[in-house]
Amino acid sequence: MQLQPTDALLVIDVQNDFMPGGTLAIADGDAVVPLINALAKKFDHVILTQDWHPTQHISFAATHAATHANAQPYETIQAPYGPQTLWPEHVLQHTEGAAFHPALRIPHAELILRKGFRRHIDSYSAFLENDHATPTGLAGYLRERNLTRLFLCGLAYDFCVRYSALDGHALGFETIVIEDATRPVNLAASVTETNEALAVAGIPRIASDSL
Ligand code: VGL
Ligand code: ZN
Repeated sequence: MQLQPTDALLVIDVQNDFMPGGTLAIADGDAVVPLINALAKKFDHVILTQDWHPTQHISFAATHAATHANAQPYETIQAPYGPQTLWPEHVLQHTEGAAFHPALRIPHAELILRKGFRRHIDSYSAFLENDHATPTGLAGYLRERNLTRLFLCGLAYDFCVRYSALDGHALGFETIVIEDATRPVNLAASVTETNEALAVAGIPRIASDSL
């Protein structure tokens, strides 16, 4: 596949808390780092996202301990904006857990987009928060920069990569997922559902060696 000057690599949430040993560890999460470093060299434009939560964030199971007797990580509650999966506390703003993996090396990255920084709303997608209405500003940024085709990689395949890809596609960007440069959290049917949702939207999943 031939890359173009209007392509951007969108690197989702390659942060310590999502790595083995982190508070929301993703199996083999660190395996994507060397692949992403190599991929990034092929792109003129790279954008990083950084999940960035305040204390008492709505997505933390512990936040709901007082009001939901058995709010446990990986269960789903009804938030005012719809269902919200609960997670262990992760990527607290300005902690080591929120920092990028130390081996991630993309000096030419042009934008670091933080998301999930509001206490009362989560944001899996790099484009829209979990109410599917509040924009992060990324679509406007990409349009102003005339970046029209997006290649997604990073963590987690079945959450932040999934929703970023679906929203990017719905907002009119040509969107492609580099599957081997992602890893899933893998809750219940989350991976199969992601595969199906991407297929329905017509979002291709490619291998990094095809670039
Ligand atoms: C993510 C769960 C909670 C992700 C972020 O980056 O996919 N997953 N916060
Ligand atoms: Zn999060």
